[in-house]
Amino acid sequence: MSRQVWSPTRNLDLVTVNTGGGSLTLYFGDGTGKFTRAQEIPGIHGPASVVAFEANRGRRLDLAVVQAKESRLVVLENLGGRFKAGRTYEVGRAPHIVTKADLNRDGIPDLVVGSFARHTLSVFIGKGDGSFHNAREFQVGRFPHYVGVGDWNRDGHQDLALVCAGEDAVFILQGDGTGNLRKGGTLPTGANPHGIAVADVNGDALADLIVSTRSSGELYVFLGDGKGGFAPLPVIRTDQDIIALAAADFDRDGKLDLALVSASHNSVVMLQGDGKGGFLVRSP
Ligand SMILES: [Ca+2]
Ligand SMILES: [Ca+2]
Ligand SMILES: [Ca+2]
Ligand SMILES: [Ca+2]
Repeated sequence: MSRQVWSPTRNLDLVTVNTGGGSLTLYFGDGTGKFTRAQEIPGIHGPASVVAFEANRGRRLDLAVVQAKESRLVVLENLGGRFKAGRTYEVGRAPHIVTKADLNRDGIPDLVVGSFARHTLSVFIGKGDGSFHNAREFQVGRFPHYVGVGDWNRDGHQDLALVCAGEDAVFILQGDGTGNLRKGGTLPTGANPHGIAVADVNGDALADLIVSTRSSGELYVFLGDGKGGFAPLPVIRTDQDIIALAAADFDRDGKLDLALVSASHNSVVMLQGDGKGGFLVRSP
């Protein structure tokens, strides 16, 4: 799922993948939190993940989709509300997640795609016209999954935090501002880590990481030190099978909260933040 604006109304919109149905659905926001109009984009076989990116310096918002079986990245060109499948790029077998970042600091979005079968990360540097240079491949940990993006060591180059489900860990990858990545630290988690959110949970203006695990239903909060290091806080146990999570101040008390997408109850579970990195399940 990707949250972005691509209708002329400037209201926040959503796009989701329908993996079994072979399509994407765009939901257009009405600015009040409701999505009153939807548009189906058919003909995308087995979409696994989608991201919206400004191919042309803000003049249009295109989509990039990874197809798991085809091991492909497909760019869907925005022709003013209508999307046309454009260029395709080969990625490592069984791609799961596509994420955008700007890894060479030119203001043009780049894409990173992890391969579940090859345990690699492909980096596509954007050209600025909706197309990408050939991928650079990096060998990473087993089963690379969700990717968090931020400048962990504050050197001006974007870095990544890569959830490796098969390693029970998050790998810190440091960017050098040219599209290359160098292995930084490893942050151990519980079994089968899945979702990741990047946010400042303790209000020190340094980016922190929140990682959820599926098998053990835990949340791991890592406080960033602004030098590329992260310190773990005590593990938060939930009884949820957490697929993904998002961080925002949902109750507007100035402290960051979490929304967990739970497969155990097919629901979204809200956790209230204490402003120090602690989170409590909110009573209904
Ligand atoms: Ca770039
Ligand atoms: Ca950096
Ligand atoms: Ca922080
Ligand atoms: Ca809050």
